Amino acid sequence: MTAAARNLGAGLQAERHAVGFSASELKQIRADFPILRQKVHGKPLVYLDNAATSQKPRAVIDAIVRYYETTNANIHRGVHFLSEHATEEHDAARRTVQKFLNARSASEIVFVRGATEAINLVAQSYGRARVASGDEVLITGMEHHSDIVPWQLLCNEKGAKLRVAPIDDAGELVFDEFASLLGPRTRLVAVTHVSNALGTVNPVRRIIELAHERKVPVLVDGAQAVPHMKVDVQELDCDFYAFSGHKVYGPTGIGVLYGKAELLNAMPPYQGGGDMIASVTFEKSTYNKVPFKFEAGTPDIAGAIGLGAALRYVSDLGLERIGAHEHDLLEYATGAVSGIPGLRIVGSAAEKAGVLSFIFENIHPHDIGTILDQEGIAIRTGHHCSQPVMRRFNIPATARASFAMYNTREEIDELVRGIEKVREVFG
Ligand code: C6P
Repeated sequence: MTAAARNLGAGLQAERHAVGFSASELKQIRADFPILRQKVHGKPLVYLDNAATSQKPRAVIDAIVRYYETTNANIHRGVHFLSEHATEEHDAARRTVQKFLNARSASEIVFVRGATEAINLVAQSYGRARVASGDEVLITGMEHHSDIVPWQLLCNEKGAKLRVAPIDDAGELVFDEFASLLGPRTRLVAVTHVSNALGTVNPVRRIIELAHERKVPVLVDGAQAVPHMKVDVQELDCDFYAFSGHKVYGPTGIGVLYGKAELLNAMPPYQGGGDMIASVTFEKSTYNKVPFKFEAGTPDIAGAIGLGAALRYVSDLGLERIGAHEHDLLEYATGAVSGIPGLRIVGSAAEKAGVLSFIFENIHPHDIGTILDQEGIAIRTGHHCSQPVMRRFNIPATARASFAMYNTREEIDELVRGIEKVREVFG
């Protein structure tokens, strides 16, 4: 083969590596993330812990710095220039989220600290008003603790029952069982869109359709979905949708609860304080309109603006292309690790997002994570705040590599080399 043909071959290979993005686009995307240039333990950083939190592009970092350098003031409170300007930027961020989720109105977007707070808000406000003794809340066996414990607290307080639809050996929801658990006492279904521990993509459209046939509202925990796929809350027809900014390339400390206007309007406030009221006397308070009714106190203004920048960044690249790129990475990684003796993948659903959980019979996941760290490779090990999932598979923990738009096949090759090192160390 001539050198030119070899080059052409390498070029084609590079293009094929970047389904969703061309090699040059991927290079440009990586250049947008300053942290990726770092070395860790003298090795180039290979960041594969994106399900825990993703890295931040320059556009997000700049938006936050710009806000503090030029605009910082409290919102809704001042008549002065900066306060009005900060309020406008915060409102604009809410409209960006509205557009991102295709919500009918910006008033359906409540800013919260993250998915965890969004779910707690629904449990404490909607749940406490609507769930009574003997009622049921239905979740699935693959929920994150954030979509279990708030419902347990509610059920314990109300004398209600938490029902759990099982998952099978592949990590998929057993849909028939889910359907049979959806009974006359079910007051709410809460289900993850994508499992953080297994990568399973749940059939949320089907779940919502069935629940609505029985007049049961549905909350979707979208923490692991919004970074990887286009979410349209009107098309899904979900009643609530929760996500965290920091997993979708935005800052920590900011997240979103989407709620249908008629539900949010009817719900009592979650927390009391400034900004959520219309009037206050010692005898009685009246409340602000939604979404402000649920946003007591000074919000994370810079966080909302940073989140707006993050959502514009992913929308400009296109979630379909991001999803296609990550799907390619997942398939490549699944194929690459499948050949490693003793390695078992946990979670083999037909529909998966970019999460690869795995174990070895005789090597603890923490040891895998520690050795990979020495190679500059960041993965997460443990139960991933999904202890019931670990129990379902009869394991204490997994090692989890999770992919983002900026990861490459070469990084997965590094992961495989790292895992081979782990095997060498443990004989
Ligand atoms: N999962 C992980 O490494 P917060 O902490 O509020 O931003 O997100 C909570 C949450 C809710 N639902 C799902 C499906 C999640 O994956 C998470 C966060 C991280 O898997 C941290 S435990």
